[in-house]
Amino acid sequence: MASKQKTRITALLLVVALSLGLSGQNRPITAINEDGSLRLTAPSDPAPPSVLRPSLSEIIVRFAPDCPPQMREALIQAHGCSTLDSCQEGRLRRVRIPPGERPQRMIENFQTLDVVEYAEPEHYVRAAFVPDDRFFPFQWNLGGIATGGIQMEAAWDIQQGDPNVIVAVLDTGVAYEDFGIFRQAPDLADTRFVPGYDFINYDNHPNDDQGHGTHVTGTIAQSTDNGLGVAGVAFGCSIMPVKILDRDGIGGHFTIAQGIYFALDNGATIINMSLGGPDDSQTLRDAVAEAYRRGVTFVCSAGNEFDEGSPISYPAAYDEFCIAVGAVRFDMNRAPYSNIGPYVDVVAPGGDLSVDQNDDGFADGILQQTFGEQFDDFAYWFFQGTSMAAPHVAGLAALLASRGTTDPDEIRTAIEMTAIDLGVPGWDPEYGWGVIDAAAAVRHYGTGNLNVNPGSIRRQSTGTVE
Ligand SMILES: [Ca+2]
Ligand SMILES: [Ca+2]
Ligand SMILES: [Ca+2]
Repeated sequence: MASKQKTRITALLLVVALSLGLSGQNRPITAINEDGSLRLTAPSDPAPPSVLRPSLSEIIVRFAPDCPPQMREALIQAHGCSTLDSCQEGRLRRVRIPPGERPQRMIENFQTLDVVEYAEPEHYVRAAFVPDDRFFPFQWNLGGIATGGIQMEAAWDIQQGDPNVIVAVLDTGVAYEDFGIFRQAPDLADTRFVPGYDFINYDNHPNDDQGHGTHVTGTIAQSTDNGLGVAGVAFGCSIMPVKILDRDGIGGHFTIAQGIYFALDNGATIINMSLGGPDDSQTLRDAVAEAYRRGVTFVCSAGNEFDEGSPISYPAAYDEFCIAVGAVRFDMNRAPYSNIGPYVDVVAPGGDLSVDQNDDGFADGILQQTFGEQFDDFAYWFFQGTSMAAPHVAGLAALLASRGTTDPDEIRTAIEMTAIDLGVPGWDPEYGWGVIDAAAAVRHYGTGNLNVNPGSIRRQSTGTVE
């Protein structure tokens, strides 16, 4: 009976990553050290992303249709300016003004000319927030939909996370502090943490002795735009570390329930549980139901046992109370390990370490910082699993909560109804409603476009596949 109370986490990928990396020089690299050196072999150093800067030295001039082309250029030169770019057959021009000149004075000069329709300042916008984290270019999972991502740059333009929104990470703990033999992950130094608890060792220090929980936390709220390492989905939100899995990644239902009740009693808005097991229990079910009843959005990984016939995974299968997340890889196909079933709600990037579809020289895992053999041996590791997919959704839920709702039904509806459909049209047991689109979800939340009853949709939809 005791074994039935055990819940094994769904992704212990350190071993997978190491064995891939060690299997030959031609295999993808799976970890990057803090200084940019590579853990196993040594390809080229990644380049940091470019940064847009606004300029005070440019204006826009639009000439009237009857202004001859040669006159346009003559007028620009007569003002000491030069054309940087043009469109509309040369009528609309981006113009550099002379050094030391004020844009407004040049604009007024051009506006006095009969052959000029208008002149105005060149305003710069950032097309999307692009964090300066060094290895962000390797986080394909946070980029555009066309390259396997969930559109975080456009989402961050709208919402980067409210510190009052707390995401409880129920896992192996988090490398969030220096305490005893434990060290804070360098790229969690700017992440906000609220007090958690260690239900394995029964103390106030839920330090990670496994590595999994730190990686999961990174996807939710890695310190972002800090010039270091990688980015996280809801980096402005706060993390509550709750350790309910031991150093082997195993925890009992009672312990997990304790962790859930702790999170509820201490102000969690969202709970992420990147874990699962084959057993149902009243204890676990009641705790998850209580979270839902108390207005907490509960996000779970769907499980990694596709090869074993996709056995039902709990707590993901508590369908009415939690969002169950499957995994896709770079090409938006279901990751080979990801469970299918009637309880799958959405998919998110979980990666596939057996391929390098984006041809960046690395296996297509999810890149976040965690430690290796020693608790102070931090590097950026590519992991795969539905454990890696779920925190993308928990992070998106936290961004939606930061937009003003904490109602689990509203959050779930926003996520599901803006997901990009994959597989057969409509909800299906392989992809749920599809892959999450963070930009669409935060953009559409609150616009009145989501007046849909999620319960009725789900019943209708799942009814067709059962
Ligand atoms: Ca960072
Ligand atoms: Ca790759
Ligand atoms: Ca579908």
